[in-house]
Amino acid sequence: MIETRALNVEAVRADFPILGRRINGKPLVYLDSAATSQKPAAVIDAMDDYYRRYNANPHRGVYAISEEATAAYEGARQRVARFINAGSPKEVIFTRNTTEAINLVRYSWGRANIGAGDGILLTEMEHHSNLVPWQLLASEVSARLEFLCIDDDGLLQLDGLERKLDGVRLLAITHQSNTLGTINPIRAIAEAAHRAGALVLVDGAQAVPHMPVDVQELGVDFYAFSGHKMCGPTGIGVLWARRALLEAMPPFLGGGDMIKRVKLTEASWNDLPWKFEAGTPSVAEGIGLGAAVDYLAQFGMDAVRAHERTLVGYAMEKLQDVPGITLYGPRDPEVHGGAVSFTLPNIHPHDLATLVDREGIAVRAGHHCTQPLMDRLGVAATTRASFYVYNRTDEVDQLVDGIQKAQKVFA
Ligand code: C6P
Repeated sequence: MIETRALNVEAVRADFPILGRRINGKPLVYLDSAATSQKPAAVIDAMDDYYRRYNANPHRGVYAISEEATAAYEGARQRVARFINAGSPKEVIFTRNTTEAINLVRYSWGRANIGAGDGILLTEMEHHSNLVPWQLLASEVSARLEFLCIDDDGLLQLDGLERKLDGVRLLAITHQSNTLGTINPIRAIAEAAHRAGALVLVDGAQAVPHMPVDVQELGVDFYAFSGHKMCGPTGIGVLWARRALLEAMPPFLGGGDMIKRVKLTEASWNDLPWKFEAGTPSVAEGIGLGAAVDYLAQFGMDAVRAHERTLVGYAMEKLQDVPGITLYGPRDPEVHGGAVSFTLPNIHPHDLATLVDREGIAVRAGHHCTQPLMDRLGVAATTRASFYVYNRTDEVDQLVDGIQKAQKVFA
């Protein structure tokens, strides 16, 4: 049973050792959680404890510390399953990250189910992780790629959805854009896709860390996310999929742990979820993700989302007063998650990010692995500030001050 706790930002900040750092003589203002979140001591300690006290290969040994490692690793899977309301922990496949989870679907389900002339429907706002795998599959099997476009507010244009779904086998879509912050109406889109006979894969890399996600409620088929964006470590991610689909899918990688019986020329496959987890898993990372889920669950994801909604609303309001600024993404904070992208005339995003770093402020500049979206916006790059449980509104003020200082340098 996880104890609940109010999301008190000052108390939360004390949980993150890195936030005590100074950068260029200034307190670190970390506004790049969409790239990777910071880690609370509870996560760092859980991983440290594994290495210090019960480091062993899980699923293999019958000795005490291997059994402890197995229990902790599989316990983490159960916590992740509860966190996203999976039907069973068997539906939770541990991968390296979102990218690998999507590629698992591409290689396993995609190759078996998508053929010449079939459609794969994507959107203009996809991260390269949910774009390039489908480009590769499409060219391999001669499938065709279709795209949902965005409007000038960064919202998906859904009026032509039924028509675009014609002949589509898979709709692969991000839950929340890492660049625009747009939160997409996944449930309604998934219903339309299913009516048209398509399956739905959701890239949840920017959603699971920031809002309540119930994969059954959403009614989707595949859901991918990364541990490192949700207070967990790098090197662990998740593919959730409906059990019947996973049972029918061929394995992804072959090797140890994913087999039941191996003969010289053939093999049979382990039960779910291990059928899709070849080789020694990322044990410490899995345990760290379990601790991260417990950490977020104490606040409840409604509280996390409410906190970020406040920060985004505040940031959009403050930033729009910066002379010459162009803000991207929805104006309505209800459909705008915790990331804000913008450009300024005469200052390249990289220069801006370098100048505000002098003030201790970490923001991301670049194409954010969404080059087709940059093409749609007509820019090469943006600056992006992204928020999490440990951010305060006064950090937005510091960013605005930093931008104004940079504008003076370029005036
Ligand atoms: N976005 C960002 O700064 P991986 O690298 O596999 O953990 O996550 C990939 C990924 C997939 N989808 C979305 C929507 C994402 O935002 C990301 C990662 C980071 O925006 C790094 S490019």
